[in-house]
Amino acid sequence: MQLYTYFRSSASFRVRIALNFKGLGYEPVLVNLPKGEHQAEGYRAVNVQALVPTLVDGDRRLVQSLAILEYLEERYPAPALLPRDPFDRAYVRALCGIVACEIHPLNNLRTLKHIRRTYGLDDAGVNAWYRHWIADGFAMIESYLVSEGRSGRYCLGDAVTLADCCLVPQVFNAQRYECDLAPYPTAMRIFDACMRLPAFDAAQPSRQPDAA
Ligand SMILES: N[C@@H](CCC(=O)N[C@@H](CS)C(=O)NCC(=O)O)C(=O)O
Repeated sequence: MQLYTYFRSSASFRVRIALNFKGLGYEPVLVNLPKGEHQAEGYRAVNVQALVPTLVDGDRRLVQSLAILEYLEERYPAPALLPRDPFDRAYVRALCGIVACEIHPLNNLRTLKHIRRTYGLDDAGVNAWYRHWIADGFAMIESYLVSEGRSGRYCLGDAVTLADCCLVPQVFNAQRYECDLAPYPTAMRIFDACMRLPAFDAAQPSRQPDAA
């Protein structure tokens, strides 16, 4: 397999964790987002959305990290990243949805570039936007984890799931922007537990070949 990835891309990070967890080897193909390599014709021929990640599995090309995660789970089911029970699966997917739908689109590179350019925001303005949506989204995650009472060592009991694959990269991003994560103790406890696992540790930005 090949994974088109950028070390700081949290959507790529989700997939790197799942590949590591399932013991699936892959060749990283590095796409430098700040240099705009994802916009170049060569990469657009790989991914018409001009976003990372893209996973190539033999002659199959897959885009959108959540679709890739679900593909990996169905194609390479062991070890599992989704529980068997449909209710629990919906809970895991709901947590993935909070990260991937409620937080990430508001804070990704092109959104931040757009608000900076269009509304004349400086670094402080962009950071305030970023932190607002982190606080909004992490409050959703924390209250959901607490109100459902289904977390254990990880988001769902003591087994790693796709929810953990989505949560951890978003925490990294939030830390990079120096967001205050103290109000989310359950999420942070799970983050700490995940980061003790080799699959998560090896997937983190600083361990990638393109880490600055
Ligand atoms: N929903 C997409 C999001 C992909 C995405 O936004 N990737 C970011 C990096 S994390 C990217 O390529 N950004 C380039 C840009 O915003 O121009 C997914 O989950 O794969």
